[in-house]
Amino acid sequence: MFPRDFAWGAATAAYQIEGGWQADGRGASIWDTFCHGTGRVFGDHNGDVACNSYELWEEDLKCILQLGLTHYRLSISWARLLPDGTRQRVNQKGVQYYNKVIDDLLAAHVSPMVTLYHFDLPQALQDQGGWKSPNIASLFNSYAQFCFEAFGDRVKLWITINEPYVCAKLGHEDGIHAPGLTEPGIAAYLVGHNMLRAHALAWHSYDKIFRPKQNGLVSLALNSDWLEPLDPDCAEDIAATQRDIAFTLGWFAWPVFVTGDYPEVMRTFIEANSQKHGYTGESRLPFFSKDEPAILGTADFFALNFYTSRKVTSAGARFDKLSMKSDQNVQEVLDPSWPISGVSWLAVVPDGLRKLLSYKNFGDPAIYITENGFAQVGSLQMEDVQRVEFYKQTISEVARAITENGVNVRGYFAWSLMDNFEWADGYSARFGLFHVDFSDEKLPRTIYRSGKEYAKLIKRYNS
Ligand code: GBH
Repeated sequence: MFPRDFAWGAATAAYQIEGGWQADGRGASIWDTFCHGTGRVFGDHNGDVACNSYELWEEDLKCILQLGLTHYRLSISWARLLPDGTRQRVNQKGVQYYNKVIDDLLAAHVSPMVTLYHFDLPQALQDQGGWKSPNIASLFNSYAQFCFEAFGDRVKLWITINEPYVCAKLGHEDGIHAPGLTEPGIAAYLVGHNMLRAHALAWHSYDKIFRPKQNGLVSLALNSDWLEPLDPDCAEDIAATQRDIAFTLGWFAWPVFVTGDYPEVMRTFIEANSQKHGYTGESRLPFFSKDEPAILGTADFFALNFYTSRKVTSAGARFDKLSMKSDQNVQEVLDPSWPISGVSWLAVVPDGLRKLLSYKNFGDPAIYITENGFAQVGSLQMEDVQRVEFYKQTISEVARAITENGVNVRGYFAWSLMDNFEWADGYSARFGLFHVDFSDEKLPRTIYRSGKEYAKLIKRYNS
């Protein structure tokens, strides 16, 4: 059912697991700043210690081996390598840390997939405008080149940026992620634009300078729910669904995989809404410059983070302020038959993944599912039977996508290797295949039932 070289993985991200926020010369990131304020994160939790993977990496490695993973997806903390974000000052202790992680993985026959940016911009760069500033693209490119140089002899799968949609919208429109800005209808489009420019520059650098020797693959990880019309026979709901896809996954996937530019419907709806609100500035959705390297074709595979599904209907222009919501003018609803996981946004709809994988609107590239998982909240259940079911059903939908729909799925990464700092939810939502006891200063990792079952499943398919 799964190809021989299928990647069986689990994923983490630096700020969510590493801790060691001031260890050995690491610079501060926007998530340090955000969490050290009050009232932003559940229980005012922060990632100062997290799973302390900075000191306990070898414990993580044991978990990886216990699961029998063929691949492990981690992210690099930009500010741990380059404390002020630039190559003027390199923190060699940071380089050593990631060298050890990568070398240990390879010695254990586990292939690393490395994300360069998973939400944690160096604070020093935020102070210069962060992702809103056009300069960020070349700063990111320089950081990416540094990483390709340092680790690219051994890392063959790269993700430049994780979920530009989430950084742009949650960080700059809703303000519920760092840097906590709320500039509705304006900043997020600019941030998304600069993220695409940054990604494309890094991809072109890799393609020209590093690929000839290193021969790896580079992409960006895009999150998407499966979206379908509330009433499949209603033309308005169908149009609303297409618009919703265009404004979420399409915002990034359309320029990278299809045309080099934003979806037409994004621009027309944004311009119309600007007019409606008497907004007369430059277009809120920036234009790509012909003088910069092309965006089209800057991904060697499709990296998809999938969690859940939604039904979509038109919002009937009821949003009255200028915002992404009013630009988009759609309403997402849950089907009452869908069970909800621990977190309210995560309805369990495994066949949504097969539908999304089979949706050929962005071409037919090779796909890695770079994240998929299920949250537990409240009382601890080591026998997490719901999560076991979730993984079994979801993975069988991946198998069907491959065998019945002919989709070229290359790998699957569970989110997450272990319980960790779940952004605005702090430590209240547990996504791990291993439980981490945050009340014990040794931070012991203990496998959940779901971890044991995932290990069995990998063994069955991978032998
Ligand atoms: C991923 O995002 C992240 O890459 C990862 O770091 C994270 O730990 C994992 O998901 C689990 O959440 O709170 O109602 O405003 C997944 C995409 C988009 C899902 C934002 C949650 C927030 C909904 N996420 N969404 S809400």
